[in-house]
Amino acid sequence: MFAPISNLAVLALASTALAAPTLTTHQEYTPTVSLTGVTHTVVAGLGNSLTFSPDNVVAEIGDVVEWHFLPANHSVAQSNFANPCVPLDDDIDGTTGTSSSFFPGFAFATSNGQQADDVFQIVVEDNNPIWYYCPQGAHCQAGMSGVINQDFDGRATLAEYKRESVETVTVIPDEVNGQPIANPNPLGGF
Ligand SMILES: *[C@@H]1O[C@H](CO)[C@@H](O)[C@H](O)[C@H]1NC(C)=O
Ligand SMILES: [Cu+2]
Repeated sequence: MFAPISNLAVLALASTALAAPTLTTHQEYTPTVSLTGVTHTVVAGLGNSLTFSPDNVVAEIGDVVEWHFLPANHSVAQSNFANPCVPLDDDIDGTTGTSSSFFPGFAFATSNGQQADDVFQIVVEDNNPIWYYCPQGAHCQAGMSGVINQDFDGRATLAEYKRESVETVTVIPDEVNGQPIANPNPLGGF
């Protein structure tokens, strides 16, 4: 499970690790976990590579995972282990109109070596693995995928996910679910 950061805006205000001004426009939220104040940064496209780095993050419940985007036009979409490069959409037939799997859209296109102005954050809400991939072109086939809280004792490893990815076709989620926010640390650089 994950929660878009917009759902936890008020809790986030209590955390010094997050920039409050970017979150104040969101009025509605459903807090389910207390934030720990820990943010794990993941960078897409470091050194013009088709990678997320780090791509294997271990996070506690209440930690934030924050994706930053380098050139050119990457995004992040949640999947499961069994179906790499395909959105994990629990409303795939559109009956309820709400999917809980994240995809903030292609909102991070950037060039000239610049980091995108916006980042994407989720809050880790339980200990289950969270799988994700870049839905652009054939990036996922090239290994542009990652996991949060892989089960290191099991067979569902990131290496296996990437092996399986090679034979798949990337699917772009048909709806955006999750809101990009302004980079809280724009001078951070990578
Ligand atoms: C980024 O990629 C998406 C998906 O391929 C495409 O629809 C969009 O136009 C691209 N954006 C830019 C600015 O190139
Ligand atoms: Cu990509």
